[in-house]
Amino acid sequence: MLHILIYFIFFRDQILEMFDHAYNSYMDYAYPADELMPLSCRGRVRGLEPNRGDIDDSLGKFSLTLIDTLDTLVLLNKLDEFEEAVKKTVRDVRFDNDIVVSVFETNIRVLGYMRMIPHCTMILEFAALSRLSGDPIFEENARKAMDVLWEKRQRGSDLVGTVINIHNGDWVRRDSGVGAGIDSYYEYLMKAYILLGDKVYLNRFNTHYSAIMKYISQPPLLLNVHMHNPTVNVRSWMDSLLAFFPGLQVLRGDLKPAIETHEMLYQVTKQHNFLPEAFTTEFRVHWGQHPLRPEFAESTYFLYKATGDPYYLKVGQSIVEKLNTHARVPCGFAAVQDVRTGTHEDRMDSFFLAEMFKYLYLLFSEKSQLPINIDDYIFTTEAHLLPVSLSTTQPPCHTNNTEPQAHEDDLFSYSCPSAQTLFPNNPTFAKTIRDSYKYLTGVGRAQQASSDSQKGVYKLKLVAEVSHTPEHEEVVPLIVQLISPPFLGQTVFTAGPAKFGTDLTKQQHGVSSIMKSVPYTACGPIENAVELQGHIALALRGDCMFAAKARRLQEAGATGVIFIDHREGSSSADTPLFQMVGDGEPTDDITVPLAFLFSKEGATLTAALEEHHNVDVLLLPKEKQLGKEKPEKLNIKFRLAKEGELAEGETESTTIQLVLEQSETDTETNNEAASLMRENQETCSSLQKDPESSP
Ligand code: DMJ
Repeated sequence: MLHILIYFIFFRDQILEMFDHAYNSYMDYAYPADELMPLSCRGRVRGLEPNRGDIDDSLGKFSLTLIDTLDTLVLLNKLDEFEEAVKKTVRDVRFDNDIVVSVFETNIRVLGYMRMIPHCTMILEFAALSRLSGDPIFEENARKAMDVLWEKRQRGSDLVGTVINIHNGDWVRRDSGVGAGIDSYYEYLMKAYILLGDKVYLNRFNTHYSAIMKYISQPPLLLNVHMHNPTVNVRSWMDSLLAFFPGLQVLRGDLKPAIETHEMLYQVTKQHNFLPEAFTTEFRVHWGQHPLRPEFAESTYFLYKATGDPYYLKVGQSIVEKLNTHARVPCGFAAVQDVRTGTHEDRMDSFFLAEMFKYLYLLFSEKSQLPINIDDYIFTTEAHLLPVSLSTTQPPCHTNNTEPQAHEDDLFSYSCPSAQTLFPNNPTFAKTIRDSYKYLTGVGRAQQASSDSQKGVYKLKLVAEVSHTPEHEEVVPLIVQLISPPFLGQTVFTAGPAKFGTDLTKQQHGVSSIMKSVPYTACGPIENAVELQGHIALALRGDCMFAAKARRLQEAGATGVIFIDHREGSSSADTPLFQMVGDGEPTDDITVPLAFLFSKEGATLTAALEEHHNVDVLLLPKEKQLGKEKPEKLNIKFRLAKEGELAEGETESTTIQLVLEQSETDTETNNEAASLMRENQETCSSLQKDPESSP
């Protein structure tokens, strides 16, 4: 008992020290700006830094990080700092800024705007506002938004999509999951019942939850499916936001799948230090960014409280250590730009202070050590604490009798959380479930094999397997190579691929000249379809989906599309490439080649077009770049095999990976383009000799 207390004190102190480092860095270098830029040691002021697109919509020039951190100060018992922060908020923060902000982000992080359009993902905050202020308007409007989403569920599957058009109510993305886009909808249905005591929300949650467990949950994975055709997975990767879901399952009393998914996530963090923003079903990186998200810590906290299994303290310990080792910088903690390289990004989002430190501190605290009775509160999606006493502040909302009842065979109906199914501190229960997922990602297998050998059970052999192809899904970089004079193949931009359209790794595409689409976003009818015929269209990212733009431009006669990022200052030199995905609908009809350029490369390309009027380009995989010798990669995989065990499809895999490079001239150069480049070079040199001759 004594040693666990000392262990708790040690980690609490460490977490407090880390919090001080992050919070003081914000206050010293950034306040009153919205966020800290921990690499530049200054504040991020919207408009003064390069535009990062949607993520900047959280920044309302209202000292976002200060406000988002207020109740963390209370929970961490920093009451003097809290008082000081409240004074600063009252004295300095203004909401009358002429600036467009994200409704969702402002609601969950600030809740300052009274005239926002109600959003599904807002019921907790708006209901709290109504019950505290006595004015029902906020709760009523937020409830209407929840009702619309419920009405819009797919009646066959009981699933909802991830993006809805708020003007006409049509689903924009019909893929259905529990992560990005929809996470807080499910969370708020459950928590609205807990906070407001209204069973309508519980019925709805239970109906969706049954559907999620039927179609999306494929333990330990949670995979997006099509809402109309839910037996079909729409992608082979998961996003990191779904890491909150095991925590919600704990509240639901459904511990087994929570333990399974959490264990899977833990193994991904063992492999990559943090959860990458997206990772494949084989636990490889799909998108390597990690903006210090708290969801994994959140689920770890809930699982520890539900099971009492000290295993989850170890998980928390690893989160603390990894943050200190891989994210701590002199001016705070920096997001990781790519978990594969460990490079940092100049951002520390406010949720890091609002959520991460709360969940970590709570994990290592006994209830009696906290300044408040934590059981009297419910966490919002941003980990802000709302008192459950609000449910009695006002009678529950009217019950809608036409609501379907939860499935009768559902053990958990009308339980929230279920006392029968929340497991009383029984660590062995969790361990039994985890054990079957222990070496899911391969991490830890080698140690297992060698400990077996030490017992003299197996003889070990080192086996090498050689292949030419990568063993996992990767973002295959493309290039946009400028072929016509004066570029002559010398100007090359790295571009991102798409999951749909021509597969340029398998099918070559000839040289085409480029032309800007009108409108540039290609989100409305194409006005210059006649001119676009036979050209590769340039289209600005944003306003509608990549697939919608591609379809429209293909119909208009474009032979390909180069999308250009709308976020100012982005570049392939410092932003990891990603793969454009479809809109959840079949994309087989899109057959033209597609490539994505970050804005710096896009600006150079459009400037070239303005200057030279005719710019011919070639789209091809980077490894096939014209005029480059290509090192061929051989993947040689060594593994330890038990004697006599050489069966194909062996699952005990990689312990060591070597890459041998074999220099070999690329024999697959594009002849059409190569001869065009030669021709152009000849024309160009004759032009230089005789400047008067016409081309
Ligand atoms: C937070 O702002 C909230 O948790 C939100 O619901 C989604 N995730 C971010 C942090 O990852």
